[in-house]
Amino acid sequence: MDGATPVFNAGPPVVTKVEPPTWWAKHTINPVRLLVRGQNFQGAQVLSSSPAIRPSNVRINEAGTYLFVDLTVTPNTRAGSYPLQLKTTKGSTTLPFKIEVPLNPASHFQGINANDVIYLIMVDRFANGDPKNDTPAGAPAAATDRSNPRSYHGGDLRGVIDHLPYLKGLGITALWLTPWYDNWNGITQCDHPWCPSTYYHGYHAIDYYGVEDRFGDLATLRELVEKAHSVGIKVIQDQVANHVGSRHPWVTDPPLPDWFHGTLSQHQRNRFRNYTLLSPHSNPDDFRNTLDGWFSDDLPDMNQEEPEVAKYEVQNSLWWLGTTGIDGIRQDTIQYMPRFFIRELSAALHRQYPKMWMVGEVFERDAAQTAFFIGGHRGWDGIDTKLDSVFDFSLWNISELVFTNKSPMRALPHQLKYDALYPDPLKVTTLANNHDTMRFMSLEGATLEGAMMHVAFTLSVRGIPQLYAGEELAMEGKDDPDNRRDFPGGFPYGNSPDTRSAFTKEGRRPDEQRMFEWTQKWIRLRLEHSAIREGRLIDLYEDDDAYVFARQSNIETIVVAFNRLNEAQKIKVPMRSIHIRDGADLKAILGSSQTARVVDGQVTITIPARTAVAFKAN
Ligand SMILES: [Ca+2]
Ligand SMILES: [Ca+2]
Ligand SMILES: [Ca+2]
Repeated sequence: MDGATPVFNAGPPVVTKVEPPTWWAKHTINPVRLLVRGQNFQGAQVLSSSPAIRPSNVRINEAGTYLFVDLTVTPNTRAGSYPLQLKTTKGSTTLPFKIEVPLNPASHFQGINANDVIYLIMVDRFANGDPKNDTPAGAPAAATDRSNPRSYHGGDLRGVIDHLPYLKGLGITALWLTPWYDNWNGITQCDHPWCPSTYYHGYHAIDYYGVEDRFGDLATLRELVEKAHSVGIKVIQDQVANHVGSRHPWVTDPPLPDWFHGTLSQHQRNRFRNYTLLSPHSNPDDFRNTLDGWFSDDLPDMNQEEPEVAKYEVQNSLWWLGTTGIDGIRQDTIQYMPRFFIRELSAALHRQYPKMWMVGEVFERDAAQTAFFIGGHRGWDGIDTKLDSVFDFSLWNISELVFTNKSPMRALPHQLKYDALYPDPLKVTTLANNHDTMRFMSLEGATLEGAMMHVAFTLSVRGIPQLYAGEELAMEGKDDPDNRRDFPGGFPYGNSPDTRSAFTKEGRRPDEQRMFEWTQKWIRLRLEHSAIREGRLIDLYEDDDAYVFARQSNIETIVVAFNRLNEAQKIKVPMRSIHIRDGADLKAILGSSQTARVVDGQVTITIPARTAVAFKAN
């Protein structure tokens, strides 16, 4: 028991929550450590009636509202229910616990790599497949309101399942869904411009083990993963270990005094001096503030230095994998967690699921900072985070500047030189956009052709490409939440049902159809050519308005050429230097129909105005 103050024990123990509620035999984490919430736990013992499950190492918080207990699971334990008894001098109660059958690792936990194309879906804004969950019992009506960009709009897991054929048709191979943890169902009123607002985005968990009731339930989530897998689409969970929502029960009654960095009334606000996380010279106060400060007053910061917190979060991450069979994790705001914890989490994931993949959000336009957090090398602090991937926000930023004519085209190869900082640039996740960035078509200087070149670049450059739902329609959207508009056609219910569906060709406007087909073609090109997925990237030509590079593997060479001028450009491209012999042909396979012959070690190609062309060397 923590602390020395005796607390009056009011009555028999009551259990309200067991985390995790289930586990597996022969798991790499054994014993598993349960966190039990309830009342009157002072002096409690945990007893097992089965020799298969052995409790030990009980720890109870001072208020008697939380109990930690290790459960050692005998390796040959069969799946089934193994209820425990929680006993005090005032009485006893059941502590439910189950051992589950592990999912088949041959068809789950497959990880993500450069062979994949990731598609980000903001669950609430993609498709409403089940109007019955739009307003859960007790939720205020105003919290579901499609006319308020900060209310719930009704999108859900069923909506994603219903549109798997659309996603398959587009060609993507992996879905990243915004967090499906249960969030508060209410609506916040305030005098600020961002009110009234809800947690439709899912980043304010109130239950790390619960599925958002507006999105569906665990059975629907499992169905989504199985159905996605059955059509060759992997699933990535958005996990948020850095913080929880301020409505989480822990905030008023923490399991331990140091569970969070500070309390609701006394905490630091993160000043976002992110550079202090990279610099070996940073001021310790600034460094701690960036790690320990609350992302907002509404987002209590988890204290991973407390071993019970670290253990809880590692188990929670593994529980979702084991329970749903997903293939990867996107870890939110990862740089605000200590690097030793990123390493601990990454190591635990790979120990249990060798192919498992986690990409970290290090939202920085500086490659030195993103590269510092990717695994495969040690930082100055001696830590290799083992993190599989980071998003390449610096290349995303340059691509947007280039294709809106704000930076010269040569800025692309000049940015790509910083790949020298990454142990393996093929492992970086290259984003076209996400739910935190303005959509391309709302950037100053944006044109449809610019958006088309931007997505073609994202899909042909090195790395693991990630698209954002709606970009394939050239959707518009300024800053959050305008960049989270509903997918047209996903919302057939309510007062103002969608009158057209962009999920179908008939429902798409001409520009949407043009962008859709273009995106589909570049995805297909990527999936058909291993050189684009995993070949070397070699710069061939650059000037203010054009950039040409090769993707070359041992079996093929693809040349990708961009021209942003309003007229066609004729460009001489060196071929001998990449071992393409005289007499070979460079045949356009996307964006043009020309064939050009290699003569004297070079080839002259014509890139039409404001577009990208892919060639294959034969
Ligand atoms: Ca719904
Ligand atoms: Ca909820
Ligand atoms: Ca933190």
